[in-house]
Amino acid sequence: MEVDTHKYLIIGAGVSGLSVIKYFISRNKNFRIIDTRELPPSATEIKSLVPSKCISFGVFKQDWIEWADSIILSPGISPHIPELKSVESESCEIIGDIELFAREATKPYIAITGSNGKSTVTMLVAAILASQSINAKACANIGEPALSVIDDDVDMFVLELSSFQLETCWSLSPYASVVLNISDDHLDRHTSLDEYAKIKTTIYANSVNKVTPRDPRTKRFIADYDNEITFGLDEPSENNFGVIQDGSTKWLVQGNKKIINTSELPLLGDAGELNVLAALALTRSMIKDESKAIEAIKSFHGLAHRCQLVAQEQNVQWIDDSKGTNIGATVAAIKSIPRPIILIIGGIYKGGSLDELATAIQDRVIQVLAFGQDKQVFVDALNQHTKVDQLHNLSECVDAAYSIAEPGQAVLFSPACASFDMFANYIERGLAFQSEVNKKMQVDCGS
Ligand code: UMA
Ligand code: ADP
Repeated sequence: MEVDTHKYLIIGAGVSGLSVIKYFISRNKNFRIIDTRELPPSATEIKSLVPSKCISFGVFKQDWIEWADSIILSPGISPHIPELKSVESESCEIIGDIELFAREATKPYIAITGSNGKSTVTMLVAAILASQSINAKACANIGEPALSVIDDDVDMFVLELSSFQLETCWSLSPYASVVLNISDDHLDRHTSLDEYAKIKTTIYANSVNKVTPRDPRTKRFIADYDNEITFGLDEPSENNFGVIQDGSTKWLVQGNKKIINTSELPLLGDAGELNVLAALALTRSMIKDESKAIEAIKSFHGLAHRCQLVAQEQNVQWIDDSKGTNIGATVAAIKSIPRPIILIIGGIYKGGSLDELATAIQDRVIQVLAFGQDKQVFVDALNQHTKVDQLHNLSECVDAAYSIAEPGQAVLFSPACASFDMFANYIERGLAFQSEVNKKMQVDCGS
């Protein structure tokens, strides 16, 4: 096979960088890789695959930047960092792994973005498609990089895309796409909510089927498209997806056609209904056997660490929502639990409307337990609205919640923050919560 003389510089040796390397090796491309970290996550595997003269870990080599014709940038690195200022767009493009995927994919794909609900909708879409005997592979921000699976023998892909991935991608042409919602997130990287929203809405540019939310808080960022299919919690117009009340029963509907009774949905609250509506809108033209699609929805109990019921004892529910890493997610979690709530919150606050949080807790939260680096932010913002205590760590919060909680109440762990002050990631944080809860349940069983 001939070696392509085009010179690629990969920046970032995490899972997406490794997937680009493997993809380039399979296509005989000429590449080098840089990571500013001395020991990036995929270092060992990369050293076994790539000659050492093409690897630079710990040093950001400026002359390698000048050497490149294309820079393949990790989604974890902003294209606006000073080290990339000298790159001239006429002589060198800065793209991400998703742009490479979009240029090369030979199978159709659905693309999903939003501030919250991406992973849930991605997996639900894959489950609905599976119920129709369509083998769809979920990938990208959800964990498995898109280039790792591009050659897989599947019918289609379901891409969960972050704003970081969309920022360096412009050739996407999804079969269907959605921006689920837009609320404050990642404002430490994007300069404003408008800029963040602008990046998210690029997902629609070349999309065949555009699924758009009717919620005005998000719709204000999205253009009106011909033939768009909309979803929302109100009664929809013809062909669109929404909710109707019929007597005491609430239905998810398309136009005036009833699809599923909301009492049968395992996904809770407004967020659960919206996620199902979005998934139905994205897959509607591929659903040939509706009863099987409905069965798939009824048996989809959500993903770990997203409003996951982890214990129920003496009629107290213990709910792990460790993936609630921003205010919007925590507000949605509070609204989805129809019980008085003891809320455990805290970590690294990423911005977002504390007024919105205060309004939500006022209605239902009887006690806030705050911990982590930015606990004071929550004490200051919330103590006018409910009782707030500060604690040193998650274990103390669970102890306190255990002594306060009464039958009929819920203990919700939805931190509204990033986890990195005390944990490796949201998964480790969620497992720590579950382990503390289990200890309490065992003590109870023993006594
Ligand atoms: N980093 C450096 N120097 C470098 C390169 C990276 O310091 O030279 C640091 C940066 O802080 C960066 C972090 O390492 O943020 C991660 O970069 P990486 O290249 O190691 O990341 P990957 O392992 O390739 O993971 C990325 C996505 N990470 C981010 O967008 C931060 C993963 O999303 C994604 O699952 C994976 O590609 C596969 O597509 C994670 C994520 O947190 C889950 N996403 C954010 C979110 O969901 O909110 C957007
Ligand atoms: P993402 O992949 O966008 O982070 P997840 O499906 O992993 O989304 O859910 C992350 C958090 O957002 C969880 O706390 C979950 O309870 C909450 N959430 C899920 N769907 C929605 C929604 N439609 N609106 C608001 N919050 C949501």
